[in-house]
Amino acid sequence: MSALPTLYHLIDGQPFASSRPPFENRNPATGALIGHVCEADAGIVDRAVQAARRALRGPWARLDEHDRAALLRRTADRIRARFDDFLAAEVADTGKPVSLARTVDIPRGAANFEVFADQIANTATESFRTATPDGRGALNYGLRTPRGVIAVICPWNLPLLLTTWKVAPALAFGNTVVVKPSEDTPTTTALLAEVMREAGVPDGVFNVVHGFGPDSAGQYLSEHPDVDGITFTGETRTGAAIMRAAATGVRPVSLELGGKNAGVVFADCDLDAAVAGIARAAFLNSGQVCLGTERVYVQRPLFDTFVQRLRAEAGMLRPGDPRDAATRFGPLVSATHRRKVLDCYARARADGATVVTGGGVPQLPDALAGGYWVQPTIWTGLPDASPVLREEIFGPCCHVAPFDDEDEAVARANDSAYGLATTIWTRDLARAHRVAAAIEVGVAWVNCWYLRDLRTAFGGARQSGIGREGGAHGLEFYTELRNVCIKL
Ligand code: NAD
Ligand code: 6OD
Repeated sequence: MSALPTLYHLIDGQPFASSRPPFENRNPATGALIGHVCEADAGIVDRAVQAARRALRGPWARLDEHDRAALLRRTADRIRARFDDFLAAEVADTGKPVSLARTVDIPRGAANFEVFADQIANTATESFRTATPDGRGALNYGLRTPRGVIAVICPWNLPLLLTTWKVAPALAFGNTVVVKPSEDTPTTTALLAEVMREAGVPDGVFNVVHGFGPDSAGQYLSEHPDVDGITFTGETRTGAAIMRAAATGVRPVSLELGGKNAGVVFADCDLDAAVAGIARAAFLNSGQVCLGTERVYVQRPLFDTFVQRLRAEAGMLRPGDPRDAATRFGPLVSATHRRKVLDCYARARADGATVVTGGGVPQLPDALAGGYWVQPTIWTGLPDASPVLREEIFGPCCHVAPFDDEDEAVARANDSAYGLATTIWTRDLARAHRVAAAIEVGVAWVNCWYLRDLRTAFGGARQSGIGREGGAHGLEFYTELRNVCIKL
């Protein structure tokens, strides 16, 4: 094996290898090998789950919410202290532009711990004074206890952001965790284990197992009978497999899944803002954002202008070294994902799309020629029934279609198996409220996109997920609510 780094599982504060050979970690911008990662077998996963279970009864159990809040704040501080390490690791694993990771991924990694530190300091439970026949009454009150050992299974598109989005509430509410990062982007989770130790989180509270999904760490973890709940972000099909695993033992799941999100642009919108907003929603992180817009509906009087303006925005996105501060457009995460996206590009052409821009692989400088690049792509003219408009692509692409009136726009936006997010552009406030209420999604943005307040409910409708996380909403999944009734 080379001198490149190898990532180990982290269990009870100790690094572990396993019986399986390590797998490769490659930089998506260049295709270069940047390290190896140990793959967990069932024995390693069992060891991690048992460590998390023991930790539930150790010093961790004796910390009150103020102690836990202090640990979460120290973890946020440690992420900021090692900002450049996290930044370099996230850019190398994902290929995303450093400008994006610097302003979104890494700051959110720290902020997620702070918002849930605030949350536990402000979480109350209900109480009722209950009448009884003897006139003395009874007091009922709610008591929240940690759910137990939580499995956290994560995707590759926003690795640190999405892992901490689940680890922070799990720990805030007193659980212990076993985290399975994506096989494509394992490094910032390994760094997170280091900063948790530095912050003083007791051994066994935060454990990491690396590997793949089926017949690997993901499956073993979701099937493990001593896991009390599974929180998962990823594809809808994987979410269904995890639900099946969770059915054994009747364990709860919190699922943030795929989307095929619609953007709706009315003729009365602020055109500059709408073009910039839809361009961001379609192309940010090379379209690898679950909330991204792959279906754009534009009111007919604005249609031709809008398409030309969006095309100009796409034309400004050029491949560049993700470590360069000026780069705004990165590669896809893996060769496998690029094949899937290029298949969709071919399918769009076969289904009769007009390719407004892109549709293939860009010209690349030699240094990037081995990377997993595709062109930002815009289509028009596809029938609503085309698979390109029904299945999530998760690439830098969107289809733009004209509509005539509000009812039509709402009906076409809702014509999807998914229901994650929408972005609506209009100056008419009454219409904004009507349309936001009518499109069946978990998150509706008006005149903006991906503007987050971490106290708000986050999750998807339909096949985009089960449950809501964020602020107090995660309480339902991360805790058990017991009612205590005391006769007075
Ligand atoms: P994925 O479902 O392929 O993988 C996600 C994780 O699940 C990985 O760690 C993987 O190893 C693991 N996994 C795969 N099969 C498994 C199995 N059978 N059992 C247990 N674990 C298994 O998703 P991805 O390709 O990493 O991420 C992209 C997808 O994630 C897109 O569909 C995107 O929409 C979705 N996503 C959703 C949200 C949201 O908030 N709704 C956020 C980000 C990404
Ligand atoms: O911002 C978040 O909290 C969140 N869960 C974002 C998900 C993005 C999907 O790719």
